[in-house]
Amino acid sequence: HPVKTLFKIPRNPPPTLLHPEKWCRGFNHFISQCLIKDFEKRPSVTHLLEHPFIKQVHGKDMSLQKQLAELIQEQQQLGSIAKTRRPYHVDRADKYSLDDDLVNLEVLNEDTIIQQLQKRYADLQIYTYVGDILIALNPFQNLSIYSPQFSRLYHGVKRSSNPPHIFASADAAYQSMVTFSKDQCIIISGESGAGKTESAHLIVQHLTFLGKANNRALREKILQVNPLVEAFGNACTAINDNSSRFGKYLEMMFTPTGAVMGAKISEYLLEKSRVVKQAVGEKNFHIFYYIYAGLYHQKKLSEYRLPDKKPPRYIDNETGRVMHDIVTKDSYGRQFEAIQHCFRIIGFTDEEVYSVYRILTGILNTGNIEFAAISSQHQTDKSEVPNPEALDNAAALLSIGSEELQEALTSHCVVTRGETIIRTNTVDKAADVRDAMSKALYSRLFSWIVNRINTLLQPDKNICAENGMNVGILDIFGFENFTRNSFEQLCINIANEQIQFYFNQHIFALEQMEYQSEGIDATAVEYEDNRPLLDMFLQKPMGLLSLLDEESRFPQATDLTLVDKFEDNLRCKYFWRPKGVELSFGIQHYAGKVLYDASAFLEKNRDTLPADVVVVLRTSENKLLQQLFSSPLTKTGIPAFMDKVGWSAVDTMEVMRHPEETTNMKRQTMASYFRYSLMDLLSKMVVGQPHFIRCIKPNDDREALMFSHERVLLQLRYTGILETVKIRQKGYSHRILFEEFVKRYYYLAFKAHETPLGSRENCLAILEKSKLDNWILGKTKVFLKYYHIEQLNLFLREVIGRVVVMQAYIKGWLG
Ligand code: AD9
Ligand code: MG
Repeated sequence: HPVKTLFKIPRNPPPTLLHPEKWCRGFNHFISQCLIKDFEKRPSVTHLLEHPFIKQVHGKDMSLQKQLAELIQEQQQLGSIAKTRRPYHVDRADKYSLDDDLVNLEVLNEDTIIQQLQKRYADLQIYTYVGDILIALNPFQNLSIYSPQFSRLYHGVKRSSNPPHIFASADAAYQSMVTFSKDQCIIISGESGAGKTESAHLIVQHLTFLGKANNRALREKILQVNPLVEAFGNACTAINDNSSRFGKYLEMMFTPTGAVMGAKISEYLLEKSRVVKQAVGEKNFHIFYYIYAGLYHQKKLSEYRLPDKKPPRYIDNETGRVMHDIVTKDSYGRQFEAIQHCFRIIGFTDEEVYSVYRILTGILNTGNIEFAAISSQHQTDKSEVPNPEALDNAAALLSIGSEELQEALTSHCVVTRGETIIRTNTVDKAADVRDAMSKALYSRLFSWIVNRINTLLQPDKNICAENGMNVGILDIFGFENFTRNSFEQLCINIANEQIQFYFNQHIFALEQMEYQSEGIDATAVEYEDNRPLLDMFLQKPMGLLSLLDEESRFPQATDLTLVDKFEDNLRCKYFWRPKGVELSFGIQHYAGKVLYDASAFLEKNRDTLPADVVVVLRTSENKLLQQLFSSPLTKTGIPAFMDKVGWSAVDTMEVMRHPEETTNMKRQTMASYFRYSLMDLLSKMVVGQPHFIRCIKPNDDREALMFSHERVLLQLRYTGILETVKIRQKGYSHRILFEEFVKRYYYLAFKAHETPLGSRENCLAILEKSKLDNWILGKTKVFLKYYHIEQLNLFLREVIGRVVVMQAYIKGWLG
């Protein structure tokens, strides 16, 4: 709270009683809470100035008056928000609404849940709790509930003091991290367009607010990360105008006292095929439009060898549309300026940014290279470039030789029996090589940008990063079901399948296993386990991805033989093959049935980039580009985790048990890379304490205030919300070892200098002292309801606050 900043509390903590890092926080917090309470009772500046704390600490400091006046103005603004926006008002302490949490429903079934959500949505209450899980309905309109005032409103208060909010969830993760010095992980899930990416932004916004470092520049940098990577990794699809085409795990790193000190992104599975081709009604990655429009308005197109009448082929999916938008609207142009700003703030050098632009425009020019067959009697499979100016442009921007480029595109070397033979490429093959080159350029550039951001945002060496903690935020591409679904959709949907599995593991399976082993009698809740389906995809050697890899190794294989292979081997209820459409197969996903079109599956999986192209690109005079293709690949733009390598078994439970156990693996096919990425992601996630946010899309028309009963019901069903409510009602979401429990909470029942044993009896003493009910003691663990943790933490903070003030008095700081 801003009140905190009014006190210039000495930084050096007292040597005894309290853990030093907790000292300052507890002290500030306690005083600010006292003052706020006081101020709420009598909102007068004079009264506040008369407060003993203020008098004693600050004497007659006049600047304090000014700061207080600002504080009061802010309080009044919050008050006026309260009046205009009924659902979110400030003064809600202890006016807890039972509607806020589905767990309070007396009659529990799909109808009552959906009615409650619908009623709340009509009131613009888009957030609802299910115990400690947050349900977020996409409002499809801008709500004024995300300002810094709201960040303050949700800072460090009881959850029931305010209506449910994404800031409250971010706050819970942050508080949990600081209190227990443990990494946290916020997992945002939901189908495409449900609001995951927006939610991730809001969480970063609130965490940046909470982790207020003195380092303002760092805060600014962190806030620019999402806009920058999303310009490169998001695109307009048939479902969402700003659809994430990659998975993102953003770790925000904090010091032990909770100040933000850095950030790190891991990116997963960029849908690079989009660079060269987009489905009808869809677009390429945003950045291509931004740069084209930006250069157009800055009159720099000719410098980058781009035509000003007609956009390059790669971004001209709907002929004429892009040019029209660029000329009439200029929103793309403004976005380009925003991106330039992001690059600058984060700390990219001008030279680096220039190289990035040259590679991007180089890709656009590459897309314009055409091929035509040279037909002579002897050679029918030879191709040439009928528009050499496009070739020259591309070569110039990529700083490579034009002839060498042409050669790499229209021919390839084969080594047989120690001899190198040059073979020519057909027109189709040459076009494939061109596109493979563009895809490789873009995906490596993307990874390089992410790595560079990570370097620029890594914690200062002077701050001890070893004791740091982090909150990871997972925002992947959501479940997709288009009219035509290809290899990319299959990967996206498997990834979502995996996230759902992780959710199930946490909410249902692990919980129930533990009740049993601890001898606790808790009623089991039935839930839809998607493990068999996940096994069907990932198992070795007979899972779908393994079959795909096997088939990709046969030069004679076709997409049809692949689907036949699937049909012969995947004999389970989740797979079927529709009659009459040869290249189709269907999968019953957890989120619904999806029909896939297997055309180009093999080619996409092989993901070959001819060595000839790599050789030419390595000769580039553009240092960045050279680096992207230098050897070994892991040292360049390939994500850092590729260095660490590791993929052993399919079993995700294994990762949870042994996150460090991984074996070496070289990148081969997209399928193996995909499995590896999933494993890597999971191994990151399992380390932290999870917090779940389930985004729900209330309608398919992206309309505000429209609540489609049918669509919401479907999402509630497949995400298992009903079962989640049941288990949160009946179950114990927190299970803490006796020893750990005593270590965390002994202040509540013992003296600060005591070191009580982590025994059952001592746990009992603490629980009784804190006057909670409904907990259970197992054989080795304390079983707590989701709301107990908050209550215990509040007690703890209060007690620590008291101890700290006592210390301050002892030290003589307060007179
Ligand atoms: V995808 O899987 O990446 O295709 P997301 O990420 O789930 O999808 P996204 O966050 O991009 O969806 O949200 C889609 C659109 O919904 C946004 O562009 C906003 O226009 C809208 N949206 C989502 N959440 C909010 C919100 N809290 N306030 C206002 C929102 N608008
Ligand atoms: Mg998204």
